[in-house]
Amino acid sequence: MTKEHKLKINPAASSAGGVKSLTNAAQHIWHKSDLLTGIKAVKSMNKLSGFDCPGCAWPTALTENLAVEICENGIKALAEEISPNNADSAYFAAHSLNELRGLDDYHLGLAGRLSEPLIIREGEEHYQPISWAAAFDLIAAQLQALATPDQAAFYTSGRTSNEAAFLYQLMVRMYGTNNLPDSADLCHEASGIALTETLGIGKGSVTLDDFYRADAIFIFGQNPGSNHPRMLKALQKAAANGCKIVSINPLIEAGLMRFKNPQNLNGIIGNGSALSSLLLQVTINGDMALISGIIKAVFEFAEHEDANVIDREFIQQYTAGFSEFAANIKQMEWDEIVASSGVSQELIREAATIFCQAKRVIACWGMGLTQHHNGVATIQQVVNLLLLGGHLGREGAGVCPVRGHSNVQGDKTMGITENPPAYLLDNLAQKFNFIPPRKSGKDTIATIQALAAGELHALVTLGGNLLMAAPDTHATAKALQTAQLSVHIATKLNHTHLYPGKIGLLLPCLARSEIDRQKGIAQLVTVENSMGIIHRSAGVLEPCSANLYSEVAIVANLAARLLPNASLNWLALIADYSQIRDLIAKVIPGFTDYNHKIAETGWFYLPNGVRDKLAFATPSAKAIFTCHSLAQRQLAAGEYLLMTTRSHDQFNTTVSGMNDRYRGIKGGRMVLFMNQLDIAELNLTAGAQVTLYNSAYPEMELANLTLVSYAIPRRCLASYFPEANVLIPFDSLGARSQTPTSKSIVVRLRPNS
Ligand SMILES: Nc1nc2c(c(=O)[nH]1)N[C@H]1C(S)=C(S)[C@@H](COP(=O)(O)OP(=O)(O)OC[C@H]3O[C@@H](n4cnc5c(=O)[nH]c(N)nc54)[C@H](O)[C@@H]3O)O[C@H]1N2
Ligand SMILES: Nc1nc2c(c(=O)[nH]1)N[C@H]1C(S)=C(S)[C@@H](COP(=O)(O)OP(=O)(O)OC[C@H]3O[C@@H](n4cnc5c(=O)[nH]c(N)nc54)[C@H](O)[C@@H]3O)O[C@H]1N2
Ligand SMILES: [Mo]
Repeated sequence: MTKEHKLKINPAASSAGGVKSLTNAAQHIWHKSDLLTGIKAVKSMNKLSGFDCPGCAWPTALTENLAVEICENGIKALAEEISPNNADSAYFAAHSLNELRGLDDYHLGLAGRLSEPLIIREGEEHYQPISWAAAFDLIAAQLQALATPDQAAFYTSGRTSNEAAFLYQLMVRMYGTNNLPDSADLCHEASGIALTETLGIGKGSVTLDDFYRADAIFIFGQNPGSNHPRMLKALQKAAANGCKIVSINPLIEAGLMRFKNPQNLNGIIGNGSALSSLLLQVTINGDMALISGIIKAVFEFAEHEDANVIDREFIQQYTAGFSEFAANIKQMEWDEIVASSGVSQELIREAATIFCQAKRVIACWGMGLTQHHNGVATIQQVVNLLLLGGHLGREGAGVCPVRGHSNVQGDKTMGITENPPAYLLDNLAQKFNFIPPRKSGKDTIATIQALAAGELHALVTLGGNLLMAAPDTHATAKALQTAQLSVHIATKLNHTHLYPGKIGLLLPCLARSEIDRQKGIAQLVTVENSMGIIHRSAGVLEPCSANLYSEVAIVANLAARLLPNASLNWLALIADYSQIRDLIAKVIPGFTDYNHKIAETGWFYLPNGVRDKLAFATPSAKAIFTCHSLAQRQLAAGEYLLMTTRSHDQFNTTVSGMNDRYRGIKGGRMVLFMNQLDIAELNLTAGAQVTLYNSAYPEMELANLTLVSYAIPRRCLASYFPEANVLIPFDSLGARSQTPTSKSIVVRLRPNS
């Protein structure tokens, strides 16, 4: 439980960035590492000759001065991985599992880096050292002993390099299962599904240059000020070029109002620049209604104002399903649109006017759209809006799902998925001469449920913190403990590691910022950013311990033992990662001349049919208009809709501080943001302590939250992930995406007794 010693609530900020973001970043480095190491690492971060920031997936501005492509929160993510290696065997000898379970994420993180392989067996309370060779032998023997490979699952968090991810999925499929859940299941899965169905590719279609050419950018459900701070620079430049920015969010996020670029003078001493031209304070999950309203208004303008606001030529040539879509929008009533979105018809029309006046429109979105029951449908409504104006495959326009983890998109490209496309399996079969499993595997939620049901016996995780990232923390902890074998490949200790099951192994790996030497030669890896650029990344710091393996080496060593008869020499691949890239080039489309391109320029764009040539890889080769309904859940008396969101001082489950600076929260995380009128209606006052509980499962509760009066729509609440995950049940999932509905949980509350 988070300690709440000195919680202070200040007014929310009205701009992001500024000099404070620099001093705050410096403090994090100062507290977690020595200053020289910190400076050396920061200087190399997001430079082509250096390493990719371990933070978000926002692209590096390759045409700009790479030396300044850093941000406060990237530095904080870096500070976490360059912290001292105190989590060694002496640390575990001194601290029992039970004791460590009592620490919150912040204090557990202070243990620092894992520095040697460790093992724990049922009945023991302390992890103990084990040699690498013994660890690999044991894991391989345990996996080989399972009745079927489908009794094991192999999770990935999206930080893993392309090279490690490719080998990992190859090993898993050669072993015989498609059980490859990953963090994207909890994140942008809805985007992948929505875009693949309508546009034929599950990725965004814009480049950074498109931001500078856009006339309008719509940003749905995203908080770039904290989660993609470098995006603010792109928005600032866009706004300076006259682009209108419309942000759609239940919260007025500081980063979407004004930005003070801390890397130039007027960002340090001035007021910064205004970003959003229009802020629409939509109700939680009111986006479907809001977007439908914008579309309806566009149709109405087209009828009455004789303007060329609908791109009929584009629709005719490139799309299918337009007339059904138009009829569907027509039957939607304004009353219902306004009631469901919580935004007035006037403001919706203002957004529609911006849309109609723009020749080039980009739509961006984050977790505010994906983590809902109807995430796929809402994103498809965004696609419909863009198709209406022909805003695809043209400069300055397109779809932009803003990815989370720095290589989550690359991991997907490498085949980390429980539902592999047939071509991938065919290519793997042909190149590596084996019969890959064709049956779909388990995603993240299915993995946890299968563990709970006793159907899954082994869990391997390549990064991540499954326990704290997943819904229903208590049930997930129980599920993890049913495993006969758990293997966690990680840089830092986290709560997932504290529920090991019968045999638990903790394998420490190199972090991105560290030099990865194999046989004395420094290796580089590659990653893919949110805009489909593949680029190199090579660490610059000496490893924090001599006893770390790289992720590639860990996977290859395990594969060599697990699959000794495979048609490739796993261990030989470790000596030179360019051999792995040669294999990737033969299997994954778009990687021709991979090594050559990486050696020449350090980066290249993957082909993107939509962006490059308006080619849609759908069955009809057209972009598809889709029809959706406004139907929304009705709240009963006393019910509220809760979103769980990130503070400014965390990277997912890694909590690096107790402040959420832009929202005015200092010194604590156990807060509940609520509209002042709702607080008054309950005869409570801001500062009161309340318990929140799930309306359908009242036993799922979170106590000791401090009420914060906040500009949030009525009946909407916000609290922090991961603390509030105890309120999210396993059966509240997005339709088809199976993503937990972390942004719409129906809850009730009572004052603390
Ligand atoms: N510093 C830092 N950077 C990160 C991360 C981090 O934790 N810390 N995480 C990384 C990862 S993995 C990801 S996926 C991204 C996440 O980046 P975001 O997508 O920005 O994630 P959240 O903090 O969950 O914020 C979602 C936003 O959606 C809004 N929202 C909530 N419900 C709704 C809704 O119904 N409709 C609309 N329109 N908006 C809504 C919230 O108010 C909030 O502004 O960031 C990545 N970058
Ligand atoms: N309620 C709620 N739940 C959510 C969300 C939400 O908004 N609300 N967001 C969801 C989202 S978008 C995501 S992406 C997931 C995140 O889920 P995960 O990706 O599983 O979680 P992280 O917190 O990013 O994982 C952090 C851990 O990764 C390990 N690690 C860090 N760097 C490396 C590395 O380079 N290599 C290896 N091997 N390990 C490393 C460290 O041990 C660290 O403790 O959480 C999801 N859960
Ligand atoms: Mo994410």
